[in-house]
Amino acid sequence: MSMSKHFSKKLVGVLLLVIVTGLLAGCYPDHPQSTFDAHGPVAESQLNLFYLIFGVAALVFVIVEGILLFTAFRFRRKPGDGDPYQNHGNTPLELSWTALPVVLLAIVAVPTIQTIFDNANSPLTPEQGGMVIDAVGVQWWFEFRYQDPTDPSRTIITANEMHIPQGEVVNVNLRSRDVIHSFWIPKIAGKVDMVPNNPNQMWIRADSPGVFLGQCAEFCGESHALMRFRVVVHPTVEEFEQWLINEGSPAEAPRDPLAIRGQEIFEGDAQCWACHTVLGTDRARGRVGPSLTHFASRTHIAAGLMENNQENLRKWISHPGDVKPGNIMARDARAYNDPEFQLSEEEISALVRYLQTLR
Ligand code: HEC
Ligand SMILES: [Cu+2]
Repeated sequence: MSMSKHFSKKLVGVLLLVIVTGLLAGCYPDHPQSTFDAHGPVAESQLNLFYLIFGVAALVFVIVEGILLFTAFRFRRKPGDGDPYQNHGNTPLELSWTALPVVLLAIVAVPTIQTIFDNANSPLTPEQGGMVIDAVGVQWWFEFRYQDPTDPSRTIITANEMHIPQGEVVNVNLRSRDVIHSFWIPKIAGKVDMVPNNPNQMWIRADSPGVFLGQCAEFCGESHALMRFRVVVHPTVEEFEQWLINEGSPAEAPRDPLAIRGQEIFEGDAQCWACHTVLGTDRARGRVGPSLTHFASRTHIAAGLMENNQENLRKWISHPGDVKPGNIMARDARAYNDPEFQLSEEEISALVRYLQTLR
């Protein structure tokens, strides 16, 4: 065998190893978006279904490849062999390799259809007193709406962080304000599409407290890959309601001079107020962007993208289009598209300070 042939064989071997390792790493349950680490009944049923179908497929693979390899070796051409026996068709064989897959698919269909119905039918519907959250997909962030526990006629609107109590069935109404998105919390449930003008429903239940990552799972434009959210699971209903009541309360007015200056800019020429709501202020009632009433209590900025700290907030307010290409704030806010209204460093500092007071 020549050197180069030997070398290329080795190379193929190494490449295969790299690819297989990469693929296997995707199954590692510690990954924050691994579906192999289910924390709720919906994700669990989907995982079990995956194992079953994968098992059946693996069995078929081993049998078919086994027969193929056996035949190739056992009946391989030897020196001096003439032409093999020529035949055409074999009815019993053809019937069996048509019927067998039909039977296998029918067997797989039973748990599949059962899981689809189980996941579509909430075990505790809103009519039966189950909790409801409206989730709205927007390019490229998520709005969440809750019923106020102290005043059922009122809606509490928040963004990018969905909070739920552990162990409770939550009915989620899925809507979209612009294009098709898909709602996916890999460790808890998914995916169901958010379709404009065609509300969908799903139910979820998280069985352990903590923070779980979510992600839009339907290509929805330039920054689709940056459209994330977090699900915060509170260990008790009381803790959850405490969060919700705080979320529904007005923002505290800023006290230090820099933050007060920030609010003036926010509600002034920078026109942040036109797209953002800050409850408790007279001016900020905008609905185009996420509510910022309790922005500082969120752990991440720009739909789960960066940690919510001073440096990142500065980056976002200075150049939102660099952080999230094509986003509506960078495109339509005059602070970013009209040089006359460009924010100065001092104005950005004041805005950052103001936003950091919104707990
Ligand atoms: C034209 C509407 C519009 C204007 C004007 C606007 N924003 Fe935004 N803002 C948005 C949108 C839309 C998003 C969501 C972007 C995304 O994540 O894709 C956003 C996101 C944000 C966020 C991140 C919120 C979060 O929870 O992740 C902050 C903070 C913010 N804007 C501050 C400001 C400030 C300060 C101004 C004024 C200088 C401003 N915005 C002006 C539309 C606007
Ligand atoms: Cu999307």
